[in-house]
Amino acid sequence: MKKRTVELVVISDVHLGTFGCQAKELLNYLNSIKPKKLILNGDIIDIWQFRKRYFPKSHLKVIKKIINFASKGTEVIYVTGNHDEMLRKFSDTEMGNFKLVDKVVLELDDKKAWIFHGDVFDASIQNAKWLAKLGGWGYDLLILLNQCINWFLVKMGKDKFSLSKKIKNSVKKAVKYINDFEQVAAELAIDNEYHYVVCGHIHQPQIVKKTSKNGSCLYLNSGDWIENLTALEYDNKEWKLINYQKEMEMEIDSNTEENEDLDISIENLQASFLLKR
Ligand SMILES: [Mn+2]
Repeated sequence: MKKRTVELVVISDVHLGTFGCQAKELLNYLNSIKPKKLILNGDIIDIWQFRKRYFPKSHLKVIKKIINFASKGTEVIYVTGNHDEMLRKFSDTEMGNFKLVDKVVLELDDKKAWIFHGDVFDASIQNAKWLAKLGGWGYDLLILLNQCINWFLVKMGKDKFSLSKKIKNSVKKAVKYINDFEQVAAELAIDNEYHYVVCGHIHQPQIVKKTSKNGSCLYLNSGDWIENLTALEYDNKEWKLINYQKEMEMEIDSNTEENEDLDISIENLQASFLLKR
């Protein structure tokens, strides 16, 4: 199969090292393209989950493929996310065609693209992040708080406030969260005069024009490789959202694809990273 040449490819939220990661499909996609520039926009390797020691060969192959891209001339930019935030210690490291950053601005045909993972918005969107940090303990606290509030409400002759109702509303909330995320990102991009803002994080693939009172921009999200199996491609002054399930599955015959040398192991990779760092 002939590889498609693409100026720029953006993928995010691959979560290598988790059961949900669709590594084989991603590998099929990566084997079908020849990008000049590849941006890995966060949560590529799920370091949070790493201690569970789940890292099948297909996941390693994805890493190997990315290293191959870099060694064959593709400029690879790894933008850190929250599941790989440990890498932020090493941000702004450069080695050959590989670069590690927290955010990147690209000039695309005289238009500026602002690219970052997007978890930075969590604090402003979900004020209750402290609750998440408290974990299970926080939930108990919430219940206790709920009971206290209800005791007062009843004393004052008002209706109880129901937490379970709140949870039922969580689907609605998730939709609202996505809208808020997109709007916050877009408005910030408009205020900073970027034409494009490219995020990941919320696993919601998107290309949409956003407007605010100060102007407009194109908001893009590369989705994820757990459920949506999507990527963003920029070529010929145009952005495209690639949906693997819709566009690729039929034309793929993974057996005919190159079987690049697969003598890779975690130890090997770790060793080469240590050497290069
Ligand atoms: Mn994330």
